[in-house]
Amino acid sequence: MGLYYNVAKERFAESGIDCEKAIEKLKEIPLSVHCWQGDDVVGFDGGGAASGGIQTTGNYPGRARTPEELMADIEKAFSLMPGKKRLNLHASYAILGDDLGKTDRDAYEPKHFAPWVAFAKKLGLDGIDFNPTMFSHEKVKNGLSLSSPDEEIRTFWVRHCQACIRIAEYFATEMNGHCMMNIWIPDGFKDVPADRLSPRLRLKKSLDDILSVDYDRSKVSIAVESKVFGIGVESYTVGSNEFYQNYAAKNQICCLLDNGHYHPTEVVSDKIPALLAFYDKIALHVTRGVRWDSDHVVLYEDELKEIAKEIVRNDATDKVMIGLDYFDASINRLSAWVTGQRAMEKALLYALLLPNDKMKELQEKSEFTELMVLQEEVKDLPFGAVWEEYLDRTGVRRDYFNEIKKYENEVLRLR
Ligand code: RNT
Ligand code: ZN
Repeated sequence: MGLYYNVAKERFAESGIDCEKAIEKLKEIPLSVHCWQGDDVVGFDGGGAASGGIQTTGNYPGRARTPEELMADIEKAFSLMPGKKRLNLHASYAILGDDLGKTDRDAYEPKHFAPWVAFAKKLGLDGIDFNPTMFSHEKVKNGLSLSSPDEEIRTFWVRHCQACIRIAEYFATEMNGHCMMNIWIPDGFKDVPADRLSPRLRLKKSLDDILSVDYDRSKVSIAVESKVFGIGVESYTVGSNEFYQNYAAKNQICCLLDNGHYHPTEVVSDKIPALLAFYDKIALHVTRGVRWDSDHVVLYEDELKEIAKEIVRNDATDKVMIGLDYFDASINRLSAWVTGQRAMEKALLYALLLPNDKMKELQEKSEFTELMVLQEEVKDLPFGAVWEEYLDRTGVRRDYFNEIKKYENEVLRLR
């Protein structure tokens, strides 16, 4: 235990904050880390570069091209991330073996993901989360999947999502826990639509069809991820916020909030408590949009802190499933992964080190002057010392860049 930490701990204690409690609590909060930062969202089932509303830019050397390479990169990156981790997979990361080119996405089975389970167990992960992949595939026709007017297309994707529920159940069973299965579709129109309702009614029907399969709700939660617009679908998105929030509420499934998916002055930090008033569970995709939903690497910034505060002070660390969703191909991909994960952890620690009860009380008493002063005061408490102590106790070093640079030279540059 560092001297620096001991002094910091006392200083925090003077403000009524228990650093030990914060550190212990943070260790228990799982982050679902996305597999797709490692290979620019390409996957292994033949789709090639990401398409359909998703764009990765940059071609930094060393992209993982095979399951073996991606697993090696994940193992390395995860070893530099503090705290409890889950692995978030997309269906396009199926390891098909001899079925490649023969088995399409509507017929994926748990066996195609067995190596991922073995891998997650080997790393001692907290669990696996899952996403049907309705992009980078020829059956996304005219930019539409679950809302397609073409019955063959629509039902193909319904079958895909149903197959994914089976796989999600398999993950939950194998990992002895729970799996969050999140549905995001790229469906929308570039220009002014003539009919905004019919595609939404078809999406509604598709979701009903998907949910008609029996599944164990104690093992699998299904979430729907809304979006305001995407590149190429600027005028209309079928799966909008209002559509999915109502669907989720009526059908007792979850909403997934991606903080890149709203109007620029809307914030997810404010949506979290709004949904907590109605839902037992909500899911997040934490990302960083720069001018648009650009999926930049998450950094330790104000809105991230605000998101963490809403999770922590509402005692919702087991209700809000935190997932990461960013992809940068212009810098070292492992460094991107670790930087974003650490930023989320930092934000949570920051929120855990606030005098939340005291501040709430001041608000209740309408003591807004004192609340403002206190909110400013806590900003310069010696947070860095507690962060370093947390890193120490979770067995990772502060420096990860040099370790990654070494890996880049020894592994990534040879690809
Ligand atoms: C796209 C959504 C979606 C994807 C991943 C790969 O805008 O954010 O969540 O980023 O599923
Ligand atoms: Zn997302």
